Amino acid sequence: SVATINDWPWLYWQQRYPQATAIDTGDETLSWQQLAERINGYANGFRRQGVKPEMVVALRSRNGLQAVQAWLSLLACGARVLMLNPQLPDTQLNQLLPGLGVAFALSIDAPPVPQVLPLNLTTAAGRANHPWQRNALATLTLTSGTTGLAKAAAHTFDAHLHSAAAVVGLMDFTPRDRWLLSLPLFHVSGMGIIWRWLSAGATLVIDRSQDLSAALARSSFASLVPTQLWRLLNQSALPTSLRAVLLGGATIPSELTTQAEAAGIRCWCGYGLTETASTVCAGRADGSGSAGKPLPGQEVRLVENEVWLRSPTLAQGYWREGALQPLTDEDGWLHTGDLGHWRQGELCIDGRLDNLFFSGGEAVQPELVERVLLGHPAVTQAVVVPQVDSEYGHRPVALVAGEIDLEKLADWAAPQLTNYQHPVAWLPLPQLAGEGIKPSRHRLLAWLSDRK
Ligand code: 4YB
Repeated sequence: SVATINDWPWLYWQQRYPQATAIDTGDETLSWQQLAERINGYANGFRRQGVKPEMVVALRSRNGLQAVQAWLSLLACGARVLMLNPQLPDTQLNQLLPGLGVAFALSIDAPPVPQVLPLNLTTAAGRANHPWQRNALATLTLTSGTTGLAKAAAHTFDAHLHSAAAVVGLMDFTPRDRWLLSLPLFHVSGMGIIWRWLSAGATLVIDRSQDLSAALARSSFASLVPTQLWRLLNQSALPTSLRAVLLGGATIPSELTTQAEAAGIRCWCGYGLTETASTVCAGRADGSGSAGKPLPGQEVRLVENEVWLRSPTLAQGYWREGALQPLTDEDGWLHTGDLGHWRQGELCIDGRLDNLFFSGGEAVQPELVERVLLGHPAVTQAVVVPQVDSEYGHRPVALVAGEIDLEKLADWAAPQLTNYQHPVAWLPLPQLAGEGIKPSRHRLLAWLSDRK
């Protein structure tokens, strides 16, 4: 059973298990007592500098102990925290931030945020405590935004804790477990780890060494995108301390989970979005390629194959010019833009509506082609994008990561593809700077057209 948190979670656990380990960085462990004291100190430091409840405060940092402490301390002030990808260039921040009404910005080991009042991470004495309000807005999270400006999904504490409780219950994440902060805090997948840790009163493992396999050796749970798990399997660097891995964010090839399970890793497959504060559906990998069943509280409908969601974990809206803009229809449904189908009560994701393109009058759903390519054991990532073609309108181009000769891959894939699905060019997937947790099709398209 999952605890009902009715106070700031770190105070809740400090009351019950003051000496239990809250955070382990490898060099340093912090008990709930110590963590609560640090948060209190930093929160007072922020208040001294003018941070007030309901202000939007941006945090620009890589993952690390300081980032986690600052993030929690800003929440403790009643501020709404906007976590930024430290790789986002100033040009994009300058477009994005004015509409979000950011009052202050804290940069940790990163350049200051332009045109926003800076904050310092300093402690001050005092006992002032902003009251815990479960229904208050806590976070603004930028969507990956296929095109145009990213939107800032605004979530309450309640939405995050609801999401966390469902995953904690499903995966049996206990206070004795240790979840590695294995994905960025600026993305819901990283933030989800924080709320599960806080919900369960477990240990958060933080690692700055960039050595995923060493960090996993200190952890029992981790969230990974499929590429991360492929790399681990290929390095045959699988730690035995792992009890479970939650996969998500993109198509999860059954080839991957079958190999990982054979290597002794319990894989869970999840489906989620920024707007839903991470996981909506999840289940144990069974080789079927599904993303599992809806979690408690999640309503999932397919309308003309599109996934619609209604859920207590949905954002209250997109934050813009000091107000919330609706993200659902009048009946509260979010139209995700994802295509799906049911298989034995489990949701299978087939791709995104807006990725579909036409080649000589035939509809190409890139994700279907990608799934075929990902079926090759040496392929760790595959993105298929349309290239403009005077005769066909568009034709598919395959961008592939993995230790494989691309001509051989083309031969291997050919019998599994319909003629109009055949990529007309095969290229190594470029690593573009400043990416989030997955490659951006939009940016890959731009990259492709710049090449010519
Ligand atoms: C999928 C997909 C799937 C998302 N198959 N397409 O805690 C977690 O749930 C978690 C664990 C490990 C890795 C990631 C996560 C996430 O939260 C992922 C959430 C996410 O990716 N949000 S997003 O806003 O950046 O993108 C959402 C989109 O990603 C969806 O609309 C889908 O198109 C795609 N996606 N899970 C196929 N299992």
